Amino acid sequence: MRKLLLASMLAGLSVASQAIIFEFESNNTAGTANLITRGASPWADVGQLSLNPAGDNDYFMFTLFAGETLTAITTPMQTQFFDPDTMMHLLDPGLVEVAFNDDANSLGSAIRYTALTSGTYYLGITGFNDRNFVGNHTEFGDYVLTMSIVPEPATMIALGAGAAALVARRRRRA
Ligand SMILES: [Ca+2]
Ligand SMILES: [Ca+2]
Ligand SMILES: [Ca+2]
Repeated sequence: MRKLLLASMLAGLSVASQAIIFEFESNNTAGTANLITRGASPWADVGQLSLNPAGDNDYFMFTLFAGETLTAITTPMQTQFFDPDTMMHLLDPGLVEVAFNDDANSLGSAIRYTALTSGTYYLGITGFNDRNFVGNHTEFGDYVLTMSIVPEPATMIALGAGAAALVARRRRRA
């Protein structure tokens, strides 16, 4: 039991946080998206951003490899969980919308998507009810964006097995 716990702790340590997510206005279209430089998966990062002024919307671009699963969550911070009321979508390398969400356990948004092809993906965040993501809304204020990218299950399991082997080696040495 203790070994399992240690293994899962080591697997947790292997998540590489590359950098805090920043935004640079104007990032209001996929064409002007802010680049997020990701590390090898599993990878996770977080940043505090804002819809400012009211009617702002934000785009971020990053690479996904086929089989990787992206999870992206916005948490409203102006009034925690409620304001700004965000909407979020994900565009594939052909700029086709492949995921969309308005509310997930709060007025914030959440997307989980497994990439079918490798390439540049675009994450767009706007205010309710700007379904076309062009800034046609009155939402305002800070939100937190949380992102994680995990490899396909076989790779993730192999990483876990690697961590377990590491624990076993350390125990033998002790
Ligand atoms: Ca912004
Ligand atoms: Ca913006
Ligand atoms: Ca919402």
